[in-house]
Amino acid sequence: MRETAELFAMEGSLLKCVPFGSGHINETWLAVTNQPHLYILQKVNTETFRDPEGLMRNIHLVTEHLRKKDPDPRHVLTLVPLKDGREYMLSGRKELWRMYEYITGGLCMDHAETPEDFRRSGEAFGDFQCRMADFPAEQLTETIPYFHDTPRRYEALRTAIREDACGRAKLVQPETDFLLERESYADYLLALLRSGDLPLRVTHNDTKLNNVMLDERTRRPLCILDLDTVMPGLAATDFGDSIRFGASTADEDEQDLEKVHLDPVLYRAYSEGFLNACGAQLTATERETLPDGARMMTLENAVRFLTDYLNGDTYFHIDRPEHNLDRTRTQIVLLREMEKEDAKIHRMIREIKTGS
Ligand code: GN1
Ligand code: MG
Repeated sequence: MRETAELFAMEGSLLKCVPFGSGHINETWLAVTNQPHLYILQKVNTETFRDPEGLMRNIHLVTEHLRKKDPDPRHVLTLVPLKDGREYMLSGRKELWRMYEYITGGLCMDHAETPEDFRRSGEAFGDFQCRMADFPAEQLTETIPYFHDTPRRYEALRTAIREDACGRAKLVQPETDFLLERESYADYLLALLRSGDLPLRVTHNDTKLNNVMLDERTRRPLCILDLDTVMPGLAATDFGDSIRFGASTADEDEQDLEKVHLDPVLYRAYSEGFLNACGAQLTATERETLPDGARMMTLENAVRFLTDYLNGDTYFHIDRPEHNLDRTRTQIVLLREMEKEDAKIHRMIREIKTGS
């Protein structure tokens, strides 16, 4: 990996590469040189991202577009080219390596330390949505086709149950039943898209709190990270993925389910930040379906985690044998609470005043 890092046009000479971040798919290192300048080196998972050239073209287009609106280098990811001038290294279509400038003075959190931090991250993703609104979505490659197609995620779950590759199906009957009972909901948002009631937007599609960087000094939004899944999508799913991850009182993989709750204060704070930044751009139906995006993303992730557990953990990185099952269970707890509070949450969203 050292040799690969050295192919990139870094300032100074490389001292070491240290594992970095908490992504489940790609591998990330912090590259330290004998200069103050730091870099992020990533090996992109090409099993997951099967069109590496298309993916890197997306990143090029999206970062250039964002840079036009805000040229501050700390506000947009900046690729570091290879010494031979290429933007990334692809060997044998199998290994994709790229490097970014490390953004100094930023903070990425797995939990919001305060509701204010979470509000700021809502603002950041709302701004992202606004800034990409005039980008021609058809220019973007779908880096993972059908990524937020929840009905298809159910098909994969049904296949996993049928094949039962590891003999685990009998161990997860309650979780399986819970999810299958909700299958009819899976098409709710996509049906509104097909009927023209919801517009297609350029969306980020992985809006977890740790994919936004806040300025550690001012706690204001600095930069949106992880642009691998920027594709055409729905505003509600971007909103919703943030809520399912960040408005929980516990980690996504918490084993003590007593600790897992939907936090209404965090939910409201994010909603205010998001709507303040992009509410004026949303249609009435988009706004009304934001809470459905949160339910959908929680349901979809539960389905995906359970599928991966049944398949023998072939997709998400795991640190323990039941890791994907633990993740499934936290999502189920959150989903139950979202369902219970559904009317209240819709009312809360309706009451928020929109910025312009
Ligand atoms: C994956 O690698 P990471 O943590 O950024 C996944 C998301 C899931 C998330 C669950 C490309 O994101 O869709 O919601 O794990 N990314 C991909 O934590 O599948
Ligand atoms: Mg990601």
